[in-house]
Amino acid sequence: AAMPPPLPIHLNQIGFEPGDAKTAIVEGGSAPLEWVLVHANGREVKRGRAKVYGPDAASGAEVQRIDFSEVRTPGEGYRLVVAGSRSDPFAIREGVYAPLARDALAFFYHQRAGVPIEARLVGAAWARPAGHPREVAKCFAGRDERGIEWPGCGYALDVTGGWYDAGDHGKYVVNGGIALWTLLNAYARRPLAFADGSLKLPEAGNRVSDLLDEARFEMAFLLKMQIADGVRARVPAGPPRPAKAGKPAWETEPSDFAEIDAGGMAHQKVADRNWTKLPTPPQDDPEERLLYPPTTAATLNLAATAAQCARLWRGADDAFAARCLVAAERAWQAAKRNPQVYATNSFTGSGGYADGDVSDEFYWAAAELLATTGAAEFRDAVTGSPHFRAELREPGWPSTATLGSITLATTRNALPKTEIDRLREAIVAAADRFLADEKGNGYGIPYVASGYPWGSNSSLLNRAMLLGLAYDLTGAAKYRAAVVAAMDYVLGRNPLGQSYVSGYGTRPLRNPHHRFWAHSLDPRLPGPPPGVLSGGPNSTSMSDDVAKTMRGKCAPQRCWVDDVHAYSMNEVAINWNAPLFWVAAWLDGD
Ligand code: 9MR
Repeated sequence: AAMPPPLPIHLNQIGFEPGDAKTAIVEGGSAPLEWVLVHANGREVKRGRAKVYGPDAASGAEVQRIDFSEVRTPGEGYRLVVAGSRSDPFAIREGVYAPLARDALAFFYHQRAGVPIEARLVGAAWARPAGHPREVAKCFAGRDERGIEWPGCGYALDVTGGWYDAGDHGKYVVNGGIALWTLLNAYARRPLAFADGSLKLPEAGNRVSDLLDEARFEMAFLLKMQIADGVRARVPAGPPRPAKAGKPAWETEPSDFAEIDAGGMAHQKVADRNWTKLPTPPQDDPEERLLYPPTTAATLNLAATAAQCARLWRGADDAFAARCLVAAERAWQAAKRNPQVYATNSFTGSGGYADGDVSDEFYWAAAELLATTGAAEFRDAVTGSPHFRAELREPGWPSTATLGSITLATTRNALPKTEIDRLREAIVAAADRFLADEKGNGYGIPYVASGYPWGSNSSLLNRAMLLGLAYDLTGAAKYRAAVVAAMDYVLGRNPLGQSYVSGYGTRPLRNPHHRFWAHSLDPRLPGPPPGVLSGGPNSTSMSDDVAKTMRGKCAPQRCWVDDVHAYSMNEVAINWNAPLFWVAAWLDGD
């Protein structure tokens, strides 16, 4: 008789901390399977029987769960054996997440614009000259892709610096905001972690936290995107018109142009006039760099993060903190004056990050400003917002309310204690809903969605952040176990047996969509450095040519391939690596 095919056994390919929950998944039908945990030398450590979950829509498989949490003896090269099949090797060890946390943070140095990435810090393979070293950009003027005429502006701004967003070289204020917030929130939680010298950065030796140094690089850029006082601009300044028939819902048309007082607003982005080809290392970008029109959302991203800056640099660099506070308050006033200036998706050359609902950005900015200043205006804006009492969900670049609620729940601020307690309960309630979702999918992760969105790995990790905060608030072990489950998934406990992080695990990410880390296209270019997260499975907006061939043919958790061209499944991005960093640092430190 023919040998039966090996059973896929999937687990976290880097391993587990001794005290943590330890789960593996085996795809193997409906009769409970016996498993054996063995040492590197083949000696049996423990055996047991898997629990049948049954058919599962997310993975499209019949799965069984193996729980070996009781095994706490440190060791390297453990494996699970089920019906003759062997899992990848893994470790049980204290500190298993520490290198991942550092590398996930180092990603941001690699993404820096305007400065050389130095060989002495990253090694020769990843070194490169500065990209866009003197970026003095004018405003887009003329017709966009849909024929809408934009007037441009009478100035150029020096917007050198900041992080490239992703595999492309756009620098977006919407998205820069949530990524920076996430790093700063990690700093606020544990200011002594990632002290000076813990990372390899050009700022080493300045006696400032390396995490704060990296965050400042983006903050300084966001500040440069703010428009000077007294500048008037012609922008679409009303509710967006609905999309034309047959167009996707986000393809709204801008409403009529009006002249506004744009002082204090932030430009949506600075980016290439046309999409550059793959690969294009940043220093070789031949395209003109342009500022795109200011938007209310970008302005509120600036207000929120600059308010956070004003709080966190107080005492460390008072002058910088003061500059941030001025910028934050100017941005807030500008957004209040111009509450309906929406981004459009109608420019080529860069992503849109267009968001037709900025009520959550208003709430987030008000929350940060309230935590920083205690002023009545911000308290009223917070308490009057529908987001103040709403259920929390995982944040994302277009839905930032949760960021504001986290800040208000975890800082001393001017809200009454009963309200702060209620927000804390809302974090725990969200975590409880995510925990319940573990029962709703075979791989047992705290995430259920009928379709997996673009960047699904970040949706999961942003849930893990809330679960971590619920653990901080309650000390209940179940929340840490769910954070571990989320990280397990990202590091291999998934139907593809794939580690979505470069440099980590037996089958790591190797070919992300990136214009410099593109060794599959040009052997002279490097692959990704360690600690970079792929966006992950996308079953709902499969828009690149690779994804198009897979449409309708994959279960949500399998709609992914490690292909440099697959930008809707396999790109990297600052707002995705930020929660990878946050969660890895949390797991390491708690
Ligand atoms: O993360 C963004 C995702 O939510 C959107 O669906 C997608 C399409 O608009 O764009 C993603 O963001 C991309 C951005 O527009 C340009 N830089 C790369 C980002 C990650 O793919």
